[in-house]
Amino acid sequence: MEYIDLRSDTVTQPTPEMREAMAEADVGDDVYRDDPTVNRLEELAAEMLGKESALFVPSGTMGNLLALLVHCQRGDEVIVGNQSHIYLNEAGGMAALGGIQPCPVQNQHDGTLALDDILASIRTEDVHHPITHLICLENTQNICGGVPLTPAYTRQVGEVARRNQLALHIDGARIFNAAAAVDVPVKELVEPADSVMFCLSKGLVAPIGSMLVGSAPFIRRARHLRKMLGGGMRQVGVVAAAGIISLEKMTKRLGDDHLRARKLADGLRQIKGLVVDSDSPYTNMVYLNLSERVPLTAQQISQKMKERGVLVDAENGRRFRLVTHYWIEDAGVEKTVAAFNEVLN
Ligand code: TLP
Repeated sequence: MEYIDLRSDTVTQPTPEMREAMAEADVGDDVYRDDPTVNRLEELAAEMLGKESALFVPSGTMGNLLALLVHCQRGDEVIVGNQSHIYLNEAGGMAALGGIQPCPVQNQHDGTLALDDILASIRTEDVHHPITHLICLENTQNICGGVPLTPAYTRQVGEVARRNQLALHIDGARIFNAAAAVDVPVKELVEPADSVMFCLSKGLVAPIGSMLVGSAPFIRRARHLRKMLGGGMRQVGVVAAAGIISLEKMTKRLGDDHLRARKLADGLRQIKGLVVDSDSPYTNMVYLNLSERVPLTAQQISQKMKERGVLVDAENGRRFRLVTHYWIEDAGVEKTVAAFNEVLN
């Protein structure tokens, strides 16, 4: 069965154009910096994000970990959202591999960290305390609904960071979704950040890969640490070729995914038994709960949806996240709404 797969935008398969570019890519040994396709992808990423340099990494998780390892020493502390991917979903890499301690700050409903909370979390100079070195933001903020952070807010956090001699890293796994939603060039959105990680393998449709961008010395050190972590990837232009299409073409069409997410949310709001989050969607994610009267769990419902050809992600016993992407068209949205209706009513 061909599934309508709304579990994540990570499920996106490469397009025929990507597959062709991958087959024909000029390649070389990237550990020697000999891969022309990787070099082009890295130059393009740095230019689009308005930073000096960029590094191609296998995953967003590795990109975030490298940023933490470059910015912090063992025993340092990093201010992170308590609902952030770095804190919750990266297998504790910062602690296990970097000896870095997270200082979780509550994510507000709009995905931000309150400036006062950030300020209150910065350690004072005291022999008893770890040293705060870094603030991490996530844009779009996934668990808070795929909500974009604004350029104005990011600037404010950048100022707090600078005034306190801290670095600012953005987990921008979906930064191009954020830029599309707030309608500013991505460069402007990340201007206050010292480093940014973004993913090619989510809404940008590439099969593998993320980019880490920052200053030239920052990326030089990250390249060294990538090798240490086993991420030196040889003839990886075969993958980078798809990433170039991601940057040149896929960044321009994310508004379509956001419109479809809206259409999906509107359809699901009509179904008895579902309670779509009131502001959802902000970008390409629709979050919803089962109403109290529904006797089934989200997992049981997701199984019944699967039998009807639709894959949805049960976040917990009562909650779903549905993510639109390149391979979800209007017919898929309609099929999903109809399937939920059939399962629940
Ligand atoms: N997110 C995945 C899952 O891991 C939850 C998803 O389906 O949304 N930052 C953010 C904000 C992310 O959402 C993700 C992946 C990552 C980093 C990590 O990227 P990868 O999967 O490439 O390591």
